[in-house]
Amino acid sequence: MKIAVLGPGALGCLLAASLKEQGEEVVLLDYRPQRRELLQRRGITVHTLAGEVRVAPVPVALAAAGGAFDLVVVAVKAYQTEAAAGLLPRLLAPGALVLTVQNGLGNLEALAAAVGPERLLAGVVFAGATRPEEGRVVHAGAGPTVIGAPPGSQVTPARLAQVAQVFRRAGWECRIRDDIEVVLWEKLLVNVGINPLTALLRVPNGVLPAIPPAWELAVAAATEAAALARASGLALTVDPDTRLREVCAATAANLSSMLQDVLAGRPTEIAALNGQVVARAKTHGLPTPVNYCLTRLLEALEAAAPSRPSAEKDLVV
Ligand code: KPL
Repeated sequence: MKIAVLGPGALGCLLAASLKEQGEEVVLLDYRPQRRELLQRRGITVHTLAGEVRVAPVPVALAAAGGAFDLVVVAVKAYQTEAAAGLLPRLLAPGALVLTVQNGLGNLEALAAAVGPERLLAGVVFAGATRPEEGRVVHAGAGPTVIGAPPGSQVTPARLAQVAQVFRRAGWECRIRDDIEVVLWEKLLVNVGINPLTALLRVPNGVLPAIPPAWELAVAAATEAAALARASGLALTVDPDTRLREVCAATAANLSSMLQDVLAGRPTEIAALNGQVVARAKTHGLPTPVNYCLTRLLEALEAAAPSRPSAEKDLVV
């Protein structure tokens, strides 16, 4: 199976490196020529959960160059989904599958608009990974990966099992669920709670439960999202407080993806996470004051970044 991983972020690099190490025919796709060149030259360095450091010589190509892949794993940030979707038609072999492993809501809809819903798979990754520099990834938290065929997909159980096998061979604990939408929402609860608060406070995931005012807000944001999921007809079984606590413990040393974005001066995924909760809740008449505040705070944080003094001494007048 020819596999492309689209997006050399923390997750994309980790996935491509582990597939390569197992001898899969995998290519990492980037859209930036200079970075592509750097990654191709250096390879992808992985700091494993066991503390080993390994370099995987993953081939890196420009996404715009096209290709004929049997499976394209979309691992770009949610705010890049539209752009990634535009590239997909020229990357797919006949009958190819597209698997999104992104955070947030709205990705499946954007990908379906570009390549049709029938070939889509959705994946939810509970592992934590950080990218201290381009092409270097630290596997910082254990967690399963769950994949499934979302509504509208016509991917057969046999092909789904084939994809799961590829992940398992590469060392990923991969589960299949036929209610993948429920899993996507359960991950959303985690992300709307943990991501903005760790990004605002600049703390690793494991610290959050020990800060009572922040924890209260994290659980409240996840509870609002859970109410929206139920109003949308999804039978969520998880308790937000318990679930958030479990993920914070399992990814204690990890910096959330949103904190990594803030520290690197990149845009965040707040619009696809808490912002989507606020927007979708309106159609159900549900109040989402905590998600609204967190969305506005992250938007403000991003907008203020260029004006922030770089060190305390800059504040002395
Ligand atoms: O998905 C994550 C993220 O950071 O985006 C968690 C699970 C919270 C791990 O950090």
